[in-house]
This record gives sequence, C-alpha cells and structure tokens, in this order.
Amino acid sequence: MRIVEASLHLVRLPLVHAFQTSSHRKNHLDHILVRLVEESGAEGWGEIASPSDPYYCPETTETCWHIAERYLLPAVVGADWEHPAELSRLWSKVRGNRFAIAGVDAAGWALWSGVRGVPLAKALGGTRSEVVAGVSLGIEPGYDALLAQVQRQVDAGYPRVKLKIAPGWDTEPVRLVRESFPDLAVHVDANGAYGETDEELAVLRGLDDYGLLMIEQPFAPRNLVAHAALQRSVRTPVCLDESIDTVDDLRTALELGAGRVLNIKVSRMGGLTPAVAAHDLAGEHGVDVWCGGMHEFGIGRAANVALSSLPGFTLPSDVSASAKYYARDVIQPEVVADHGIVTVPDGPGLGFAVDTAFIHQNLLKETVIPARQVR
Ligand code: OSB
Ligand code: MG
Repeated sequence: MRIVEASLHLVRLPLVHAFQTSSHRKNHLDHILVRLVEESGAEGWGEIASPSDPYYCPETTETCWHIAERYLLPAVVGADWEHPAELSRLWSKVRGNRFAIAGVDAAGWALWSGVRGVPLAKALGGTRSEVVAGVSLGIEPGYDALLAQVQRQVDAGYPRVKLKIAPGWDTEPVRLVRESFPDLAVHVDANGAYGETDEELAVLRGLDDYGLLMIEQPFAPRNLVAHAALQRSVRTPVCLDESIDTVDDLRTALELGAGRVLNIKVSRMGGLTPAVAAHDLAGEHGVDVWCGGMHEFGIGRAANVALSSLPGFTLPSDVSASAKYYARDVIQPEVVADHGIVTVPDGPGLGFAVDTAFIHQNLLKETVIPARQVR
C-alpha cells in the first residue's frame, strides 16, 4: 500500500457540558484530524486528541501539529507498506510525541482495514460485537451538581461512573455518591494530583471503604513506586493511566506491582499498534484492562470502540455516546450507547462515515502534504 497524500485538519467542537479535572476546565476542544489517501483514492482517518495545554501530558495541540506536519506525514507519504503495524518504523527516530503519532497510526489502521474490507475491530483482533461503556464525570461546582450528573448518567443506563477527584474533592463526594447509589460501579481518577504526605495517603487509603472499582492514577506519572506502595496497602485495585506511555513502562509497572488495572488509551500510547501490544502483555500478567478516552470526536471514538472489542477489555471503557460530549459529531451515524452498550460496527474500516462537510464548518486550519513535495 502506498500513501499519495496526507492532510491535517484542526477542528474545534463545543462541549455540551464543561469538563473539569484536577488540573483544568474545558468548554470546547480542538482536535487534529488526520487523513491518509492511498493510490486507489481510498481514505483513512485518525484523530490526534491531545489536550490544548500540557497538563495531562507534555504534548499540546500545537506540538502535535508541528510533529505531524514536519516529521510524521512526510515520513508516511510515498512509503510502501503492507500492514499498519509496520508504520511505526517510519517514525522510529521520533521520541515521545505519542498523541501526534497515535492519530497517524490510527489513520493507517482505518485505511488498511477499509481497503481490505474488514471491520477495524476484526483487524485488531477484536472478538466482541458489543462493548460496555462507562462515563467519566468532571469535578462539579458542588455536591448537588455532581449528584445530579450521576443521576443523569444512571438514568441514561450507564453501568459505571468514574469521578474525577483532587485533594479537597475526594472523600465527601465519594461518600455522597455511594450513599445515593449504593450498587453503582464507581471509580475515581485523580490525574496524578496526590502527593505522599501522611494526610494525602490517609485520604487515599480511606477510599478503600467505599467499594470502588478502582483508584486511577493517584500519584504523578513517573512515581510508580508510590503506586506500588498504595496497592500493597489497599484492597481496591490501583489503576494506571498517565504512568504508562509505552509497553516498556507497563513491563516496569508489572515488575513493581504498581497496579492491578490498566487504562489503555490509544492516544497516550501512540496508537492502536502499541495499545494492542499493551492489551496482550497485561493479559499475560492477569491485569484487567479497559479503554480510556480523551473526549474524542467520533473518529477517535470509533477507534476506541474497535479496540475495546478485544477480549482482554473486561472492564467498562470510556466510550460513552457522542451525545454526552458533542451536540453533533464528525461521523455519521454518531456513536450511540443503549443502556451503556455500544455496538461494534461490522462494516469495513472505521465503520462510520466521516462528515467532511461538518469538519469544514468547524475547521480552524488545515494543511495538505502531497507525494511530490516529499520525493
Ligand atoms: O484521565 O481519563 C483521564 C479526559 C481528559 C484528560 C484525562 C482524562 C480524561 C477523561 C475522559 O477521563 C474520558 C472520556 O473521554 O470519556
Ligand atoms: Mg485517567
């Protein structure tokens, strides 16, 4: 397969409900859509879902644009390849920058599976026809607003709710949600906001009393030792998100016993190829996995749904319906969840049509890299 043209499209969509984590608050998101075109004219789309600011990961929308435009697309355009897993050799000299890489990798997978006429999920090794979605709720202005949000998601049928926590917004919101929803699967995500003071450790250990599904990323990304120590002192599984950028990070975490659950994000790990490898390695070690999200638009969301169909994704994934985030999505049909169940598409490639007219309506900028510019 030979790619003859590649383009980047920076698209802004408003969020239907503002989202606040331990570090920042967002009303709209800017994601970069990647389009790869093959000799036959077939297209594959991927999404670079980097946050705008370097608070979740070191990348930003602008660094992703730069890396994709200057290094990744020029490496891909004109290259010959047989399978998307081979694409990584084209950018093997690029360190880090995994969000940027993830969008190009996913576009390659979407293109390849589309041309082969197989669903992306099947191409990845997926076995499920349906995946279970949970929702992720941000830090709300108050407890009543949080309880109302949880109630909304429970009414929509979602079987699992994840609550963002931060020092000062932890025990009390968790206690209140538990009191009102005693049987709901609840998990918390701190995005690395806790340190190792006695007070902070006491709060985290105290969360063990609420029957949580997991405590996600309490400490800073590189602090695997603190995660391992916490996991030794609580029954609740500790889950790693920001700590695991590569399969090698996962090997280290497994060796240290730094968690019993892994959040696999396509964006954070640099694409579907490493995400599948992480799934396989976690499975060999008996670590449960689920697919996390970055509030993806439909293109990235569709890739997440496909990945979540692999057999090791035994916990609900953050692949909730497009409508939880966006009034209108960049794909048709949009991703829907029925009582928290998302059907894995069985059509070729991504399994959704990309709405290029809507993309153009919401475009901030774009760039096209044709073959002749490269060779
Ligand atoms: O830690 O999982 C996270 C969104 C932005 C940054 C970090 C995270 C999140 C989410 C989004 O929780 C979940 C989703 O896409 O549904
Ligand atoms: Mg997380």
